[in-house]
Amino acid sequence: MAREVAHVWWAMLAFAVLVLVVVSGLWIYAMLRPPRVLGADQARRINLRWIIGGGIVLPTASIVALLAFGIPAGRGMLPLPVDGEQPLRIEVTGHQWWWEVRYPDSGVVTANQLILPVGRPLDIEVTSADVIHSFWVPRLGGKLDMIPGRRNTLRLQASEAGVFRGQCAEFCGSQHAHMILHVEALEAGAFEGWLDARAALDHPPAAGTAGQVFAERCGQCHRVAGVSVGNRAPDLSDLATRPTLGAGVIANDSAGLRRWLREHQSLKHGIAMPSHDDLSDATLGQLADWLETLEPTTKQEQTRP
Ligand SMILES: [Cu+2]
Repeated sequence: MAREVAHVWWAMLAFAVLVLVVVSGLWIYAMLRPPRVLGADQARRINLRWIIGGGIVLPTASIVALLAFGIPAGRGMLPLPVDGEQPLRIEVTGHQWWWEVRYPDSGVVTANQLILPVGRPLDIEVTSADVIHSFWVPRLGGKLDMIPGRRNTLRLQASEAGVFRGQCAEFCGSQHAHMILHVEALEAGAFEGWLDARAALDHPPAAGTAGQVFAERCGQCHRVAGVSVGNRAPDLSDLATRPTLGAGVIANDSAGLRRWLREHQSLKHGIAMPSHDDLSDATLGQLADWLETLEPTTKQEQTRP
């Protein structure tokens, strides 16, 4: 779909360049030619010819040509029925300032990352929990507004595996620029494996102080499969597998995670997560140690004899 949109864009650019060249040529010709004296009738006829040609015929022809290419390109992004395969439904909800991603048929929930199968039509159902956001993955297709109280559906299909960048494309507040979506298209088998591993997630709670702090303060908003059921903030069940924290603010490595837990309000000012100034470095360190275990393999390794 993105390829067709790009073709239309390049055709429009070529045509606009042609118009610019012709208009500039006419202008230079008009400046340089010797003056000609016209009678009133003759002048009116020439005026009329330019108004009809340049003001009616040219725009009509241009718009018809644009629609002839634009409508089929736009149709490719409509959620129309497809023969054979059922499109995969994925729900993406915009929040200030992060992305909630749900796979309703398998109950899998993740955040700030959208994992897709290659070669299968996808119906991305977008909405918003607060203000208007816009879903945009330029390499995969057009953008679609995410409007509170409405569900818009965008049909996408990734033609090859790879990592793409998604970005909120509608100004949604001070951290709008820090609303990046990591999009990854996997081959069909790898995608099924990814989904099954997420569906099976069931973590044990953190031990000691970290467990207590998480239950009292974090679990009210964050869900971790098997531990907490909060649903106002990003689901953390597979946090350790995500490439970034804060929807693209810093890399999700050991140092980044510790820095995020301490400095999230200065790294991404205005987010809903309250400051942790009253927690000691030791406590945050233990919390980070446990958060780093939140990946699909945890349980299997722990239950292994
Ligand atoms: Cu935005």
